[in-house]
Amino acid sequence: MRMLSILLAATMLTLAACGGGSSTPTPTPAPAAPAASAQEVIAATLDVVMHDIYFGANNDNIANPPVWTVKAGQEVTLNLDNQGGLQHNWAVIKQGVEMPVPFMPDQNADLILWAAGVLDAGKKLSEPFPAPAEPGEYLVICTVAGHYPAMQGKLIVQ
Ligand SMILES: [Cu+2]
Repeated sequence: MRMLSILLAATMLTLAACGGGSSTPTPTPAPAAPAASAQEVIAATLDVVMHDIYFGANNDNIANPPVWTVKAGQEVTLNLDNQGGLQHNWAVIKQGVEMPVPFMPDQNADLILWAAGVLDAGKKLSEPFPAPAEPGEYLVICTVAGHYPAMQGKLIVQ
């Protein structure tokens, strides 16, 4: 009996000795599917529907822009669905810039932080979108000439 307690004590000492970092669980890579507590989980997927000439369900992007929320620096899968008869784009604009009206893709390209690229009518596209590292509110527009300001949304980076 006594021998057993010594053994146990020795085992615990050994465990304590190599404790520190090894006692904490190793962080697992970001889960592919969010856990049940979805309240705090921001989707790593953005579904964007494009129409002529607006994003989302309603043709009132100026008054009610669709809002997409991501975490800063998050690797997001952007799913674009162009249900319109025109080409459209999904472009994040740099913060603190003066927006020209109309936006001209050739002359105003330097205002774009990140763009999906022009998507043909009726096409779908999934591509990785690296969320901005800087939290804040970003303007999202369609860069096709004449589509902004009618076609716009809001990207919130948390
Ligand atoms: Cu457009």
